[in-house]
Amino acid sequence: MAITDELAALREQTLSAIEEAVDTAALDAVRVAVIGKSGTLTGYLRNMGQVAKEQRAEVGKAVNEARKVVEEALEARKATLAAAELAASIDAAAVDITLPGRTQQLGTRHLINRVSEEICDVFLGLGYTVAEGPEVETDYYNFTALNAPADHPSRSMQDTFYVVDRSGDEAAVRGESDVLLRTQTSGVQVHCMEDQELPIYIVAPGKVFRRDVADPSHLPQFTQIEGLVVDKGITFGDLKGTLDYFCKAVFGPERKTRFRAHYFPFTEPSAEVDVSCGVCHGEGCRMCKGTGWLEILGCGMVDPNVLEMSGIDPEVYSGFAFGVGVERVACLKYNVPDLRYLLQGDMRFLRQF
Ligand code: 2NL
Repeated sequence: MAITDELAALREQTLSAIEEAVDTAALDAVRVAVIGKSGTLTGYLRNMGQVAKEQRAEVGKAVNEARKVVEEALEARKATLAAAELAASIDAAAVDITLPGRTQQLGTRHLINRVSEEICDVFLGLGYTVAEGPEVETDYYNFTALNAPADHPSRSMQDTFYVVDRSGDEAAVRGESDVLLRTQTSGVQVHCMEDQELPIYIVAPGKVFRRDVADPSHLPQFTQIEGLVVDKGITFGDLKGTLDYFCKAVFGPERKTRFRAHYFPFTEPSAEVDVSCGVCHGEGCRMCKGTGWLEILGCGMVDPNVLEMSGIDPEVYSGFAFGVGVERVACLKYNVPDLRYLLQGDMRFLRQF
C-alpha cells in the first residue's frame, strides 16, 4: 500500500478513535498513540529519510495535514468531553434543594419540671410566693421542728440518708449524724416561719431523698412541693377549699376530691386527699386499683407545737400545710403507670409530653 494510502487510513482510524473516546483520559491515550513522541504518525515523520526522494514532498505534506486534522479533532473532542465532565461533576456536587433539611433535635424541659412549675403557678395565682432551700439539712429542720419524736421511724437509718463527712465521722456512721438529705421540703418552711413576717403563704418545691427501693410508686429521690399558710383565722375549710381548687386546676374541673382522715406528726387534724380517677371517672379500673380514687397529697392543720417551736403564737395564728409529689401528679395527670419511666431518659417516652 502506498504511504499516502496508509496515512489516509491512519488518519480515518484516528478520527474515529477520537470520536469514540469516552473521556479525556481515553482521548489523551489516542493523542499519545498517534502524535506522541513514539506515536504512529510521528513515526512517519521520523522515518522520512527512508521515503524515496521524489515522494518526500507529497508524504511530508500528507503527514503534516494528517497531523493538523488530528490535532484539531483532538482539540474539538477535548472541549466536548471536558464540558461534559465538568457538567457531570457539577451535577454530582449539586445540592438538591428539594430535599427536606436536616432537623436539629431541640431539647425541651422535662415533664417533671413542667408539672412542678404548673403546680407552683396555681399557687402563685392565689398570691403565694415560692420559697427554696438547701437539699442538705440538719436533723432539727427536717424532723425536730416538725414535731417528729426522737424515735420516729422516719428518722431511722433505714429511711433517711445521713451525710457522713469525708473523714468517716464515727457518729454519722453509727447513725447519729445531725446532717441529712432532706426527706421533705418542710425545712424550707420552718426557716420561713422563723425568719419571715406573718402572714405566710408559700410553696416550697425541690428534690427530696428517702431510702426507698424504686418501684412503680416509689422513688429514692423525687420532687416534692409543700405548701404552708400561717395567718389569723385559718380553718380546715380554707385547707379544703384551697386543695380542691388546686386539684381541679391541675387535673381538670370535672374531677372530684375527697379528704380521708390520716396522721402526720406535724399536722392535727391530718388528711390525705384523693382525686377521682381520670381513666374510669370513679367506676374502678386498673389505674385506681378498682377504688375510683387516686391518692394525691397529704395535708393538715399545722400542729400548734410546730408553730410554737418556730416562734409563732398558736393562740393568735393558725395554719395549714400540705405536701404533694410532683412525679406522682405527672403520672396521674398523663396516666403513666410507673414513676420510673420519668427517670429513664427514653426519648420515645419523653417526646410524648
Ligand atoms: C406527705 C405529705 C405533708 C406537710 C407535708 C408541713 C410543713 C410544715 C408544717 C406542717 Cl412547716 N406540715 N408539711 C404537712 C402535711 C403533709 O406531706 O405525704 N408527707 C409525708
